[in-house]
Amino acid sequence: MRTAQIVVILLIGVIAVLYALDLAGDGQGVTDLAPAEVREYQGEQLSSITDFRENSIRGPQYVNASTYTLTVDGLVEDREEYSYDALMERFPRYRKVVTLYCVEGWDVTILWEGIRVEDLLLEAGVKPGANTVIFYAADGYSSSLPLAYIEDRDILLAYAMNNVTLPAERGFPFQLVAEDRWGYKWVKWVTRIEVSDDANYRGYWESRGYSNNGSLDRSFFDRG
Ligand SMILES: Nc1nc2c(c(=O)[nH]1)N[C@H]1C(S)=C(S)[C@@H](COP(=O)(O)O)O[C@H]1N2
Ligand SMILES: [Mo]
Repeated sequence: MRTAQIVVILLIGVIAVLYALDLAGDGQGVTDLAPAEVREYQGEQLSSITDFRENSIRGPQYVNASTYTLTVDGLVEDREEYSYDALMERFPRYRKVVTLYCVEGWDVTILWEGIRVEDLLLEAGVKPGANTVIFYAADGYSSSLPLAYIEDRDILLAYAMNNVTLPAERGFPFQLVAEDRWGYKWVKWVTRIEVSDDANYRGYWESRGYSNNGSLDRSFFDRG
């Protein structure tokens, strides 16, 4: 009778422990914690990913990584379509600290991590005559940049900032890191990259008066 009670208590104990381990995340009982945001990199102070103002044209977009695709088309030899996993597995990853300046007068300095747009273009094969790259987003937003700028400056399509996967508000799964250009060139929730010969293409804000060049050293309005 006594032994039976001990056995039952032990069994309940073992089951409870196994149950707790399973709740903790996986068979090993190891729980993944969200990685901490880094706030300093190679001696440089970084902003926080919460320092941004959310002012997107249609508010945050919630993109599902499992159904997401990125299309690369236009003046290319091979039109490409990638899943989120394919992009993460296939291309080399790079990091750099870059400051985003919004025309509204705020800025954030962030450690960006991403893949190079040029590597995507190399795989698709840019056709002669192309001079412009147009980025389209899940919210209907778009903006363009010169092909030479994309190639010469190793422009990144970022999937992480300060070591943390981009939150939905910040453009998950990808935001363009358009360094030395105003924030409106930093397209979030990128779903399509079109290679074009239309250097005069005007994106969302550009067609509402913002400069097509978007350089930080110029006014963001086209005048005269
Ligand atoms: N898809 C999309 N990308 C966008 C925008 C937008 O409205 N939609 N706004 C742009 C502007 S004006 C700025 S300043 C930056 C700012 O990024 P944040 O909205 O994450 O602060 O995103 C840019 N990228
Ligand atoms: Mo902006």
